[in-house]
Amino acid sequence: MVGHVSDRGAGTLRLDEVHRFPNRPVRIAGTLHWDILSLYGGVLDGLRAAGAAAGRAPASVGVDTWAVDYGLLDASGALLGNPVHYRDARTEGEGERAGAVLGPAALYAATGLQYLPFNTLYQLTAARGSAALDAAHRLLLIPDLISYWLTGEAGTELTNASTTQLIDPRARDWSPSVADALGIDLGLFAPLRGPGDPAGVLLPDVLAETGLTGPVPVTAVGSHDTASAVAAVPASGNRFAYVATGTWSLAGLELDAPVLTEESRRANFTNELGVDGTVRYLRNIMGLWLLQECLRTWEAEGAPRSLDRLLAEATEVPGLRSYVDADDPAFLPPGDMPRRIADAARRSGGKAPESPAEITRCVLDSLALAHRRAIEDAQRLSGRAVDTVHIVGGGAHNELLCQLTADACGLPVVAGPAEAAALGNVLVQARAAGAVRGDLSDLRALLRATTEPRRYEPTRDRDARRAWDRAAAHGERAPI
Ligand code: LFR
Repeated sequence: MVGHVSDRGAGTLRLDEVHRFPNRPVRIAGTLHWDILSLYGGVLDGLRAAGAAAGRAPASVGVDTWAVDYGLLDASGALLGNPVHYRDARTEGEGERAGAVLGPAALYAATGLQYLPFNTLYQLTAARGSAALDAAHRLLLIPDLISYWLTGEAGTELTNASTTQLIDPRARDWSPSVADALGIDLGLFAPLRGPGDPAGVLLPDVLAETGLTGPVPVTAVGSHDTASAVAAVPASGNRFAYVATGTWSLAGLELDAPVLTEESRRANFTNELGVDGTVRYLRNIMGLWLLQECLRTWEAEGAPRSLDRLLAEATEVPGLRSYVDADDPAFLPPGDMPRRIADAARRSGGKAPESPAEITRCVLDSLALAHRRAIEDAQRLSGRAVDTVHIVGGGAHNELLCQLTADACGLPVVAGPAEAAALGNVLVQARAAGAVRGDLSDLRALLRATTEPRRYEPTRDRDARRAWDRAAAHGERAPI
């Protein structure tokens, strides 16, 4: 993505997509990996395309990706194996083992992180004793690894570091007590840096590969994609909830301070760190992964479906006929998703969805319900009330999901921008480069002036509202 950003005059904020490349995980000898060299090749192609499109090198480059995963480097800086995918099963049982050492309550009080089996902490305890970890001198989270290959400089960006479960969200710094108790060497991590900090310049070999003329600075951004996406929520004031939708739905609030209560832990809320000293108080919800994996399954079975048609058909399926707990851990690994969804609907006492349109409707109803629960819980646990739900990320294009979320929550939904992560990324770079000034609310004002979100009003139909209330009460999850 090439961003054009300025706050002069009426303000400019535009993204040009110059290159897109697939991200295909690969299973090797039973372990699911990221194909990191192919991804890095895609980054180089993108930089080349950016230079060609603009006729000059960009003023700055910033990298964001998904969270928690990492690459290990040896003493010479060489990569020790392909990074493992967070959907790999290697962390099974690690949560209980860590809980036995430290106690889940103490772990939450220290790190404020939602239990997810793939938090970096559990990946590291699972990897203990492996040849790669034993030989490692450095651990770099995925965006930091890409920045390292671009610049030769190693750092650990804070918003993404906060997903490792090794950061104290009050101090916004490492938690040596957690690391020590679980035998994790914090010396593996490169020094912390924050969004807006300089992160080096493109190396000569990168300039040669991409045809760019240097110097080209690299700037640390909210390198966790969700941190960048939340920075680009076009809200005014603080009475808003957000759902950053894509493969995941990250639903919650932006706060000034973490909520570390036992009640918050039991509700499985996370305190990830955001841009400009904020806290992203949210719950990870399984998200459109459920639908993506259905589409992949149908295609593999030789019956590919068009998403647009499915969504049109799903609109005609009666609502809330069947729904599942979107956060059922059974949905986490890749595999036959239509069958798992039908099984889960049956287990929860409903009618199993059969046709692809019914399954699609079941997924979207279930996600809307999960969005409602997360937003209600976040308000209750933080004491902050909201009057609007912002949906950003790819799901902002999904009209049915946006309408169902408005109906489920009983609140207006403001949908867009879909490319929030890229916008949050370039805004932070632009501010560091002096092209825009101000705090998050100024960046958001520029977003509001330059993007056109779409508004969805919640249904006024009493029966429909009652049906959502009943479903939300019925599906209440047991606390963890
Ligand atoms: C979204 C995301 C989530 C994180 C998950 C795994 O892309 O970054 O925030 O929990 O991926 O890293």
